[in-house]
Amino acid sequence: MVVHPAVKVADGGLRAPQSRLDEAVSLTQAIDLDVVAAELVPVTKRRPATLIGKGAVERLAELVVAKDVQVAIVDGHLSPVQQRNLEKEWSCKVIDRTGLILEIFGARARTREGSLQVELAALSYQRSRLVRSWTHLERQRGGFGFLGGPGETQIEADRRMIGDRIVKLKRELEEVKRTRELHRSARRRVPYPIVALVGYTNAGKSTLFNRLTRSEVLAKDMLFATLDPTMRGLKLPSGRQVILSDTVGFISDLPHELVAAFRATLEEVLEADVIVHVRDMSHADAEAQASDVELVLKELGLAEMVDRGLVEALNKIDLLAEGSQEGVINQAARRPTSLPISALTSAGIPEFLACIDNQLAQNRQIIDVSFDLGDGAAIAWMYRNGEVLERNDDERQTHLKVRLDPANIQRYHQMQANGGIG
Ligand SMILES: Nc1nc2c(ncn2[C@@H]2O[C@H](COP(=O)(O)OP(=O)(O)OP(=O)(O)O)[C@@H](O)[C@H]2O)c(=O)[nH]1
Ligand SMILES: [Mg+2]
Repeated sequence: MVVHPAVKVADGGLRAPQSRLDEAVSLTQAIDLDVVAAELVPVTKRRPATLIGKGAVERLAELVVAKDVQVAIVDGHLSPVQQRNLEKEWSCKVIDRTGLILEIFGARARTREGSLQVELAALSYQRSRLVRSWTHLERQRGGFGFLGGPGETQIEADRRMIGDRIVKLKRELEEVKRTRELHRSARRRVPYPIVALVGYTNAGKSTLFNRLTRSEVLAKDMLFATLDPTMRGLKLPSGRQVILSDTVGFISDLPHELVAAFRATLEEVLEADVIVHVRDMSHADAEAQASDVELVLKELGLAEMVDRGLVEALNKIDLLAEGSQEGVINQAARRPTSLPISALTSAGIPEFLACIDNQLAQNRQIIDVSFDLGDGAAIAWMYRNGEVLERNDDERQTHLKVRLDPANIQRYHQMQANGGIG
């Protein structure tokens, strides 16, 4: 059973309660739970004991019996007391939005680092409430099971045991991070510019990633299909080589435990040369989703980049009726870095790629270089990777004035240090 407590807010909020409920249902389905009931419950005043009103609690208790509900998802924030009281009233497991998102992330994590981070976030969350885990469900779903398995001892564990585990996890994470840092510095040795795709969950990031890099990352009509970031090489129309990064999707009210935990996973994004905000323009809440994403990016320390304006891929325009399609195209025309696209049909992709090329070109610098006349490989490299503005050949050397982007300047210096280009 999914319950969305529609708490009255002064300005009415950006999203309709119904679309919030729909999102909560999608989240629930994302971990393969069968949703037998979805209920909107208006909340005029938060009740300390149960959050929602007495009448609603009783009505839903009947529904729990009638539909044989095993888990109730309350799409909001429950205090430990509220959670316990509702479990008593309904005689079923109750979890709130943060608990649900942690469950999904737990089931999705594929890499060692991802698993460790989710477990860490889940434990920090648990420590604050010390609730019984729903291990029976873990077993049923055969998921990642961060609340089951070795963690089963935690069911009756006290804060100190959880605390010990947290310390151990942090140590293990350090180890994994060190390894990843090695990989990263290896990648920096070939410093291609990084282009990162970010956006609300289900916006189409992986679909776009696959389209551009001819990969087969899981892209699915499911919230949080992607958890661990993936990177692939991509050649832009100018011939410039970049690394494209697909990342975990954002969501409104992202549990702050997870924002902290995924900061590390998003490190590549934080270092990206260009950040592309992929947006599902066919979604009724497109605007609200966009501000949620920008908020998370700001929390991650990218306020300056957000304020300067990100590249926006206004995706899924194929789903729009002609009238609203025109609206989006007009909206985009006013901002050179907003591009209407369809990752599905490829509409607008060439213009989108040209825009990324442009963004990278804006960071370019002009340098003077000289090569021996016979050094064809180096000269060819400059023509391929930069824009040669001037060329003078004397008896011994070729002198070039070239416009290069920062990554290529770095590359050039490194290749020089390693004994030349070629
Ligand atoms: N019609 C249409 N569907 C699209 C388009 N782009 C993506 N989709 C669909 O939208 C759904 C979500 O796409 P994904 O690529 O998995 O989205 P994501 O942003 O990677 O989502 P998470 O990994 O969950 O954050 C899939 O069913 C895609 O087929 C598009 O341009 N047009
Ligand atoms: Mg994805």
